[in-house]
Amino acid sequence: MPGTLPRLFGALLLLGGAGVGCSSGDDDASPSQNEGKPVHALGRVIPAPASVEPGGSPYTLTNTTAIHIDDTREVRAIGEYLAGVLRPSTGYPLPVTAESGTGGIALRLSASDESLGDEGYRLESTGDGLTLTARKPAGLFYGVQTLRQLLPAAVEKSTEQSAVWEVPGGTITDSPRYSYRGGMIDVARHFFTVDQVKRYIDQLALYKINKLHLHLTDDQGWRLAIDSWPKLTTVGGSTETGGGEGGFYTKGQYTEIVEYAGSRFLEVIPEIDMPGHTNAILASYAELNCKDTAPPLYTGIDVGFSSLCVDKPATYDFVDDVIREVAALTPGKYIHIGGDEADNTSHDDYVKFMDRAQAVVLKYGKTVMGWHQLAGAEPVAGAVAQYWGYDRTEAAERDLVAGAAKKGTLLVLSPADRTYLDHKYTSETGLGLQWAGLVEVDRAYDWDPATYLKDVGVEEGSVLGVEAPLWTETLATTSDLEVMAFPRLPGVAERAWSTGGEWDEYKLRLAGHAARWEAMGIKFYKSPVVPWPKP
Ligand code: TNX
Repeated sequence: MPGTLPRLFGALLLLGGAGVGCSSGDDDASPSQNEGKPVHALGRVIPAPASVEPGGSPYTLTNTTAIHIDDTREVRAIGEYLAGVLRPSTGYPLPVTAESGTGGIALRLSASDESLGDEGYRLESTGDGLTLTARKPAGLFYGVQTLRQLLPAAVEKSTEQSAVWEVPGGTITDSPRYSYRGGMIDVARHFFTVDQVKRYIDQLALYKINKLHLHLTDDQGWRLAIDSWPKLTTVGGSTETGGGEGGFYTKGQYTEIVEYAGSRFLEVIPEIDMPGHTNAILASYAELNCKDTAPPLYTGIDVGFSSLCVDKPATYDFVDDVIREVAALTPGKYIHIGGDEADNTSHDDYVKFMDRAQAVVLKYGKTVMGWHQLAGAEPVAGAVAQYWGYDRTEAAERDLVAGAAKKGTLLVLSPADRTYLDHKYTSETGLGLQWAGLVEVDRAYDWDPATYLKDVGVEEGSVLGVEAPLWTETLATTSDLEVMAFPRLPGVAERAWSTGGEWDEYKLRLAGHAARWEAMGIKFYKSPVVPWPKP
């Protein structure tokens, strides 16, 4: 519902990196050595696999190991990706070959085990070889992510290491709970380059996230070249929060992101936020304003003040052109049309506008996605609403969302007080906002998507999945992004992939990942609620 959420306060814009630390851990220490409760080595994986059966001899990688693949383009690409992870640190040649052989790592596609679904895999580790089996390439890719986590953390380093490259013996059989497992990055409040986005994609892929939601437009900036409305980027993309120079993606760069994401099995979901969050559009084109006068560009962090002019025909020419061009560039099935915090649009206008905008998305063959305020309009059949309420969201608003779910609208859950990676961990955190409260690492983990909206009658069948948004009003650098995403992102990813899981056990597995992030050069917040290995 427009207007029911608190405004962001200008005073909260604390730019700079103070207050969040990053750790210096110890590659060899494991959480089970530091805490009483043992986690079997084969199960020390995030997200927790569906089934872990330890047993038998470990598998050891050597300088004669080959990666045996089924001879298809997709499996070869996954084999090369795996070799690309393993070669620098092991120093082994690890040839990727379609020739048969024993004793190596095998990547096999087999349709026979239907229980694995489209994204599941089986990992069998024995003294004689390591085999990953899946029905689809995505499953092999996720099996590779699991395999990485079962090797010593030093495997993630970019220079040669001496280690025993052992994988514990046993079998993991795994498939996800939800088909939608998202990460969002706001490239509108602060612009992030293609390389920065690729780095985040790689981090999301580590935890089996399969959707990259790109928040491409907001009051502070428009970030994707649109041929029919060029000033969106030349004017609307020329600044960002805090007054920096902003930036935008050419169509070629956007395609580069889409393809890179695809190579890591993430589908890009572009968001064009409307009818609010549109100051960058209005500043670029006077004719899109009801009064034909363009407002100045905006570099603050207030929300809810801008609106497209709902009664102007030009508005719908604009929407049609933009959605047509975005749809043509986007192979994925969704286009997200925002719809949040349209506080400066009347309810009737909001409903009218969302009707027309949704029709345009359908016209170009895409599935509508919107923030949950869409439930206050008329979601079209097949629309997906992204719930971003929090523990103080009013019952009336939750009921509206539940009502839409009962009529068939599927929900992606992004509860702000659990999954908002832009929120402060504690009152001491230098970066971030806190309108939904403080989100410590345990809080980001300790919730269940299946029952989250049960009290208002949302059944688990209405939950398509989970997404962790990373808003960037206060985040300007790669290190800012990482220190907010880590270590919360893995917990949200586990909620999206796995069933069950208790914090007291999870925190031990999480602690074990510190050495991996260090090996990869990922900054993270050394939260006191996690039992990090002692140096
Ligand atoms: C609310 S979540 C917003 C965003 C802000 C975010 C900051 C949502 C749909 N709208 O515009 O960036 O809070 O936490």
